Amino acid sequence: MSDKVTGGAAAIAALEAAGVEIVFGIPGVHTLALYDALHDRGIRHILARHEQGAGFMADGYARATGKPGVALIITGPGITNVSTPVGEAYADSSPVVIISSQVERPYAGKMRGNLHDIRDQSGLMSVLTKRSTPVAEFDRIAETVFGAVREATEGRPRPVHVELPLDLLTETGAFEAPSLASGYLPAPTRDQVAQAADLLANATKPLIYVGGGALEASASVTELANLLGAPVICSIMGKGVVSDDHPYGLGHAWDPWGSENPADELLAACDVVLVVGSKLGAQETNYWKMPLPATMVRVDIDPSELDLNYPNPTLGIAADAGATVDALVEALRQRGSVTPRTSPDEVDGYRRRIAAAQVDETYHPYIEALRDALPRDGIIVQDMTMMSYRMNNAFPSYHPRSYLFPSSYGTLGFSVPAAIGAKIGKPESPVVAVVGDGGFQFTMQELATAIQFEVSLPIVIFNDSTYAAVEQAMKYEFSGRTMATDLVNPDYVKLADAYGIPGVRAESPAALAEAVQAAFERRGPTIIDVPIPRM
Ligand SMILES: Cc1ncc(C[n+]2csc(CCOP(=O)(O)OP(=O)(O)O)c2C)c(N)n1
Ligand SMILES: [Mg+2]
Repeated sequence: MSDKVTGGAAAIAALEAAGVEIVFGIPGVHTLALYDALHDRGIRHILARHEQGAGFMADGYARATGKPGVALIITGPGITNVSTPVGEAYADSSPVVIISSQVERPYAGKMRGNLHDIRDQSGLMSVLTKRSTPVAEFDRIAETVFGAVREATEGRPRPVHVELPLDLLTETGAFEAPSLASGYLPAPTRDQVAQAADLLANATKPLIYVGGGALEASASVTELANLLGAPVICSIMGKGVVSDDHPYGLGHAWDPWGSENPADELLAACDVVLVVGSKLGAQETNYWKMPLPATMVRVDIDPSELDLNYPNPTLGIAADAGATVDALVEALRQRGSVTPRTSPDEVDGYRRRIAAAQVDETYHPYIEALRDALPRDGIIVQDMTMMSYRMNNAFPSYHPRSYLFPSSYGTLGFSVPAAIGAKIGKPESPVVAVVGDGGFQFTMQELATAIQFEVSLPIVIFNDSTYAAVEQAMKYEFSGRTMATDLVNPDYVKLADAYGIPGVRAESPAALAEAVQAAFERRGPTIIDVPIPRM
């Protein structure tokens, strides 16, 4: 393309050149040139109802597909609205790209009364992202936008922001499609692989622990587990890296808050642990009480994680997870036969005891109903609700990227928009959103987005008219006194009716399973209100 284009057109063409197929957003007078450019391009735009929704949709899209999720956002209030999902994406290492406008260059940050004035937009976004780049010259637009899409997924995935001033978006200039050499995957050194292979080959009982950094290394980790006879435990972000019904897959077996925790026994019996792509975070380990073996090999693409939380590992390898685990498999094979250290029967014994400890009378029948209703390759998107916390441990996952939870930032209202993004990214996969009655009200306006874009989505609302998680914490910490946890909800079945979509009240686990299955067959969303007793 040699003709002159607007800055907005250059930005959109750069997104396309970077492989972006879908963007989420809400237009404003500051982004007219970006939106006008969408007419001529093959990029689909999904109109959200609030920038928080657009951000979570981009995040859900990214988590489900592994590809960057992009949102087009206006200056000022649009940016502050999207800052919560950006914070969530940063904490959970999700590749979200925010392309925003800014007031004209001479006025930016000056607070002279320009529409959407904000003092230091890029400063705000730089603390929430890997990088925020304010673009000041036309010639930098395309390469900055293209580079941002790349940067979001390269190395440790995390959000990136690009700021395009209004006067630059309407300026015209020449566009040249940017191109960069394909991404570089840091590999382990020969020495590191040999040392790690020694430690694992000499272990009496090796264990593998995987986090979100291992999502792309599922096949490699599974092969290593088979070869070593090593049980695999995952963090919430790592659910499904090794299938929960694989002979060595134990799922999210260590319950940080469980009173009875049979996985403790397994951890005590293991003498070497390989940790792949996990920060071993405070919540997952109950403030580092998870008793991991002292001999630890840590693999992480982010070198700063190697010493985080469980410091001074025996060996730290800053490299790509899949490349490292493949190299380990190869090195162990070259040593000749490796005797599997733990038998599938022994792992199965632990699996049964762990599952039994996780059963809970109130929640379990609903969890089983949801697992039965969702096909193996389906995606479940969770919110911050009692049912979701139980499912983190008790809901079996069979594929990576099939269990989405706002793990570290813990934002109420994540699930509905993230599920919309996930379904748009994986239209062939059944997707279900799980949310509490309180969390639903944080982002329920995105129902309209799901209707407008015919997103097939059962939305399961576990309804106890309470902020139950908070109420229980209050009762526990303050001798039974509670406050500010009673909720007044609309009738969610009538709300569905007002939107012209099906609404079902599911009074039993069986009714829930039936309603979810029926909803998968519909084009748009279905509200499934599940009354549950207040605990
Ligand atoms: C944005 C945000 N605000 C507040 C909270 C604190 N918080 C965590 S759980 C919760 C209650 C959620 O209620 P509901 O969605 O009904 O689920 P329940 O706990 O009743 O199962 C609250 C207020 C939060 N996590 N995120
Ligand atoms: Mg509730």
